[in-house]
Amino acid sequence: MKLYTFMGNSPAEALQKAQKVCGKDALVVSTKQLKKKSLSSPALHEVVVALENREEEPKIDLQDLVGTKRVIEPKQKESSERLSRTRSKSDSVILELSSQAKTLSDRAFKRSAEQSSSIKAKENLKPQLSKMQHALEQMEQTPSAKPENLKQEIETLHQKLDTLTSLIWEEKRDHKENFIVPPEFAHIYQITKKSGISPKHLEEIMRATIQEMPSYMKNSPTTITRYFQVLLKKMVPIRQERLLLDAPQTIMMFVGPTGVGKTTSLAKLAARYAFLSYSYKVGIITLDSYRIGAVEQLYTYAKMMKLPIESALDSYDFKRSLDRLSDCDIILVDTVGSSPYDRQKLGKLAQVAQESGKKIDASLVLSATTKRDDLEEIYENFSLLPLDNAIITKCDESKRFGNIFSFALETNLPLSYMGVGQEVPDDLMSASSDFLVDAIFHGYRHEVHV
Ligand SMILES: Nc1nc2c(ncn2[C@@H]2O[C@H](COP(=O)(O)OP(=O)(O)O)[C@@H](O)[C@H]2O)c(=O)[nH]1
Ligand SMILES: [Mg+2]
Repeated sequence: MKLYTFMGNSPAEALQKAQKVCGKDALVVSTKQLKKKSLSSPALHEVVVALENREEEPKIDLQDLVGTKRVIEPKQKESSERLSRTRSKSDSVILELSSQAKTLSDRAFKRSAEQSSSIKAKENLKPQLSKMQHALEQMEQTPSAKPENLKQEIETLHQKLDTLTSLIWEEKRDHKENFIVPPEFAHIYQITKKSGISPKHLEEIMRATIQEMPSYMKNSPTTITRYFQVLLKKMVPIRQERLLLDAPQTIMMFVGPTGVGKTTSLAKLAARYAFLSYSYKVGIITLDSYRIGAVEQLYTYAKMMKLPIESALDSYDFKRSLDRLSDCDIILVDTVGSSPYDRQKLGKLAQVAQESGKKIDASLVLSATTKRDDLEEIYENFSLLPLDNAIITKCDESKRFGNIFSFALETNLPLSYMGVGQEVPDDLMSASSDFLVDAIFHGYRHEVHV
């Protein structure tokens, strides 16, 4: 076997020469670039081919060669072996395995043809490529590459994804046979269902949305979601803080199961009314306070905030405490948590409130982490007292808010405040339907309320 080296401005050119000189039987041993193309000179590629020993040497036409036109003339077997030793191991293997090498060689020739046609194609594409390059440069400078535009693009992609999800949505029947959720509403249906909203409310709201949404809105998943969210927001009863504080004197009583956060919420509100958001004169009463720890906790808060505090055990005490705090704009009354099932105790509390002869604004304090059925049962039992509003605590500890939504809808008890952490006084906010609906869709998000 003998080796021949050919040069060209491209591998294709060098191979064409090799083929021309050595014929189709020549085996390609290696191709490599000897010199890169520069501004002043073309590239230089080397192709080494091998030929079975022939009696007649191939005729090399020097006119066909380019560049330095260096051609390794056919050499004897020894020099071929020497050369093959200096080449890579794989090259020598190719030299030995002539049948496999033939296949490789054919492939290489084919590739070279493809390469030359792709080079031609590339040449033809040059004007388009430079146009694209130019467009890309412009894109980088134009606002569409800015983060806010990327955000918009991501939103569009989300919409497309939602549409795709809806397309693979199997129409589902809810617990009632005649209730069908069309695919375009699948997304909001699934989210709301997962939030823990009651099946009854889910069905009612979905029906209303499907029936009342103008058909032109149904094309966009974003519009459907927005429409649905607005509908939910309108349904949540919320009490504006202003309405409560406009009265000449406000007495607020906090009731609810043990550990939900009555005392903590009272302390947060005391700070809010006295100096955080307003500058009302605030007084505190602890009622039915046979638990030493409970009283101590509140006395500590009152001392820190320099607020007057009274403690009462029965109707008589309570009335006296109210009298002593008569110059306060707002009086906050803490009660020791009672079991919602202890109706006797709850009855006594209602009696004390009633016998005071004052209008008392009763806040039922509930934890967002309580199950929907339990919330409703607690409400039933505490309804022995005329309840005015609900404070939802521990929103920061909850993942699903459909329970609170359904509770408010079912009882029509307006939400007044929401506890969003243990920090006194910071972790409290006015109840907001925006916050609640956002939490239904995305879970609790700290940044939404700050
Ligand atoms: N994470 C969180 N914890 C709260 C919140 N409100 C109260 N807590 C905690 O709940 C626990 C019981 O609170 P407490 O006010 O004593 O409940 P009470 O028995 O109803 O008076 C305390 O550890 C509070 O720090 C809240 O909004 N978020
Ligand atoms: Mg307490």
